[in-house]
Amino acid sequence: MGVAPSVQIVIVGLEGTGKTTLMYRLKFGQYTNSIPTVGFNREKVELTEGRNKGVTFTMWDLGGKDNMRPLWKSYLRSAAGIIFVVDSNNRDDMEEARMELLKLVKMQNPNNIPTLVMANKQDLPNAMSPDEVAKSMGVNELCATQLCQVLPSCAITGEGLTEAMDAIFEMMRKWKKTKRKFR
Ligand code: G3D
Ligand code: MG
Repeated sequence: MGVAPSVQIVIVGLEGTGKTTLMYRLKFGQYTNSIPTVGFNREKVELTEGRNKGVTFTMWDLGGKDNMRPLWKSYLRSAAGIIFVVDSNNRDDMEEARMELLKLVKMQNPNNIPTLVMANKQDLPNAMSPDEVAKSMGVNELCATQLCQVLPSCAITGEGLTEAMDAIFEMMRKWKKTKRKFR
């Protein structure tokens, strides 16, 4: 009897949006100063709060530099969920983020796995609200054909992360019901 394969979740998004901060906040329950990601980070994370407390999964924090983005696709094949992190304070990059999200979810997602868009950096005074992020990212159109939603977070304090993980697990459960095989 082998060890059951752990559920895999990929974290993607443009550079500097808070992907690495979010993953280590979830893993260690505290802020960890991160350096820009070269390549990727992989961690086993056990949830310590929320409805899915005790669940362990593997998180892939994939570099957001544009030369890394073509690699996102290959990780999606064995993943069960996508966390797409957005810097809600960076209006200038919203259009680029929108295009990357669309490309990823529509064209590079062979198993149609669910997507959670994290409207991160909500602590900053000029941050766009989750509704504004959803609008400028075209999430409503995406959600017409995929399991997806937008939730607010602050990866530094960890605010919103428990709700976010519960939401992605819920979507993954729904997705699993529509598939015979859960990877
Ligand atoms: P990335 O992995 O997506 O590239 P990082 O992004 O996790 O390296 O974070 C990039 C910067 O954003 C870091 O700041 C980090 O502290 C900051 N950050 C991440 N999440 C939040 C958040 O929710 N709120 C605020 N205010 N900042 C956040 P530095 O200064 O180290 O570059
Ligand atoms: Mg990083």
